Amino acid sequence: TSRTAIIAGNWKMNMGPQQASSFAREIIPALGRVIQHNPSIMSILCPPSISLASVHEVLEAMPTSGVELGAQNMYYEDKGAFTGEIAPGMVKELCTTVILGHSERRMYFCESDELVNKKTLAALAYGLRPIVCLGENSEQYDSGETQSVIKAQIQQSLAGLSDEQASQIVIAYEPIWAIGTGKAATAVGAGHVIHFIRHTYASIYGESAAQAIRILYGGSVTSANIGEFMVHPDIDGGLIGGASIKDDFVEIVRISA
Ligand code: G2H
Repeated sequence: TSRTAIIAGNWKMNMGPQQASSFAREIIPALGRVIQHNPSIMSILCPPSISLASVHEVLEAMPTSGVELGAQNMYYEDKGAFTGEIAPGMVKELCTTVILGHSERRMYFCESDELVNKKTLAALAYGLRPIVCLGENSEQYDSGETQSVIKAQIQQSLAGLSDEQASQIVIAYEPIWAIGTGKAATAVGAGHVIHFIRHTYASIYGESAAQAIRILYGGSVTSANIGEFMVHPDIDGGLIGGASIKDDFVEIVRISA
């Protein structure tokens, strides 16, 4: 396809400022070598918010790497009395991208589709690229509710986008039963759901927006299985958790390029 693939590393709650900085100094040159030769791929590092500045500093010292920076979460208000939160404008000072509605946010921090929607609209208003996460849990998967769950998440989390915004977002499909479990979905299974996501999105925002957006797969991706996902025409990259804080991440980007 003509869509530029994305390999994003979600470091989750790993790597404080110092460790993040030394890991960034190690992998960014290696990632840069892959990306510079392959304009069809981009790579985004998403460290914890407290480590964004230290990774940003490393990126600034290597301005040709092409590697981008993303946050793992943010709040939707511009500023004010929201203790512990970070605002879209703050994220925008350092980042191009923000992950929103990750299943761990939904599960442990009670994030609803309504909240994810507010955050998505705020990200877009600030010129950030949202990676909005969707996915069914194991009970829903076992009882065959995957499509109805996904459809409701799309309708609610992605409501109210303008025509222009509708072609700018990124969706990550992460079946919750596949996250951090070592039990990745099959490429065929994930591709099937991602095709359904694009189809559902088209019914809301039209075919050309649906063809423009990148839809990533996430859940136990490693260098051993990324190749299978990438060959599927509907899968535009990966959101990588556990394997993103290892050298394996460079290998994942290389295989995807
Ligand atoms: C899903 C994924 C990255 P992992 O959460 O967002 O994590 O690759 O560890 O399954």
